[in-house]
Amino acid sequence: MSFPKGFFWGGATASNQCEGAWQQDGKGESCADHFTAGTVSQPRLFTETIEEGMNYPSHDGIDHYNRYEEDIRLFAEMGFKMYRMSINWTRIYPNGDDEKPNAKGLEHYRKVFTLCRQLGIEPLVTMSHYEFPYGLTKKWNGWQDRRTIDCFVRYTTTIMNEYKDLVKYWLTFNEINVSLFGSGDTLSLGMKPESRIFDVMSTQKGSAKVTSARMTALHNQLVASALTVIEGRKINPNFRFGCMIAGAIAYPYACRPSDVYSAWWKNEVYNFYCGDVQMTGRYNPYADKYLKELNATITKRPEDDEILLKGTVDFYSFSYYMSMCASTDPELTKGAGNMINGVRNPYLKSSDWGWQIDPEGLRYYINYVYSRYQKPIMVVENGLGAVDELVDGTVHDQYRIDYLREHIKAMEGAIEDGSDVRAYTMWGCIDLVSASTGEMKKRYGFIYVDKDNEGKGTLNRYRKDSFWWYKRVIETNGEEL
Ligand code: BGP
Repeated sequence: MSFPKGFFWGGATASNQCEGAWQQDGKGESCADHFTAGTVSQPRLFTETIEEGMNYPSHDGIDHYNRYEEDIRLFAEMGFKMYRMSINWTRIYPNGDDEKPNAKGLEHYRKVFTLCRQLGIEPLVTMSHYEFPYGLTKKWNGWQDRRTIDCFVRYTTTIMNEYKDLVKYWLTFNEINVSLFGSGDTLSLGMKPESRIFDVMSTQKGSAKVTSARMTALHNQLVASALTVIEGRKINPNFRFGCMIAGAIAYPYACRPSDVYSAWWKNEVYNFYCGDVQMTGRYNPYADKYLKELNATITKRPEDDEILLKGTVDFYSFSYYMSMCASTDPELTKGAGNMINGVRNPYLKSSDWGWQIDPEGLRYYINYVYSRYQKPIMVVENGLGAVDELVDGTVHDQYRIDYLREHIKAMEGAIEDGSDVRAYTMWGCIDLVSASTGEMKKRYGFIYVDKDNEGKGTLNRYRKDSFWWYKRVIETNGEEL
């Protein structure tokens, strides 16, 4: 058994985490530019203004904006077939609602996509990856306001027209289901936070006013996603669109029936509240119950139902780092995780950042989703954030190779089971700024970038052991792991 011919092996990044150049060529401020650096124990802050003496890691990133050519050539050296990246909305419309797009921003991404094509790399483009124009945050408090939909659709229509011959695969929103939680309020929804502290694990629900604003903002994103798909199909019928969900799989902690129900409920809400809308055009049958639980009401327009129905996507994509457990026992310890967390699983080991490592969960998750929608699947984020040590110009990251090997095997298992998986774009193929902690120390890459948490370093790039390993994986289409 091997991976299907034409399988898209590759890697993924997000512009706010790697581009830097935050004021270059007419770029506007995004919410991401207002997050300071944190650590695993010290949360990031969101500041309303850019404060003297604070470290804002998105401002310089790894300078991918200026070094994209070197970086993409390194990806090509590994044999990448796909590069998942995001366009930064504020490079195209600096304030979010400008009259005209910024020509320099458009030109930049044209160069990036042209290079990818020349090197045989298919771009997979996220239109919104945790960066929202700060201008619209100040003006309308982000996605909470319906007018943001028009701004977003103008932006996506611009980029789809501009790159219609260079890009085929699009993701409208990164991890759209993170908008379900408090942690997504500013990160994903562009809303002003209630506190300066960015609590990445915030599953706090808040008052009815807060949850209603959040759930309405999420609804607006879903409508904007559908309108983008509708417009995109007119621009180029060959475009293919995907949803992008933060993959969350919850196991019942015990076979206690209440734990089983609790796991089912988490899976249903966390993945399919958004997944169902984007894949089928209809809200999940349990969405109303969830809204009642939150004491929230969504402000909708009558035409929205039809828009959602018309603007469904072609494939399901997701990030996968870990699994969790669900239990009704309040005594059990919670684990850390990728925006969404649950009870710790005693059978699993954890990364240095406390994320529980579970390759088999990937097989389970893929099959779980595939049996529901029976549409192609892309695994667009997966990887290990670890502390790396640069020795003699390289990093001996066997731990990363082991992590990736086991996850790729699990994905192969899902394909063997009958799921239709088309792509694997490993997260953070080059070291970049962590979304949750803002650190450089949490490294994912096949390529080491010489920069530390304080922002010091030469920014030179170095191939890690995993670089050569992944190159061989791609060469053999996953035969040699
Ligand atoms: C996902 C995000 C990415 C990325 C990744 C790893 O939630 O889509 O932007 O950062 O997780 O998370 P972190 O950077 O916090 O380790």
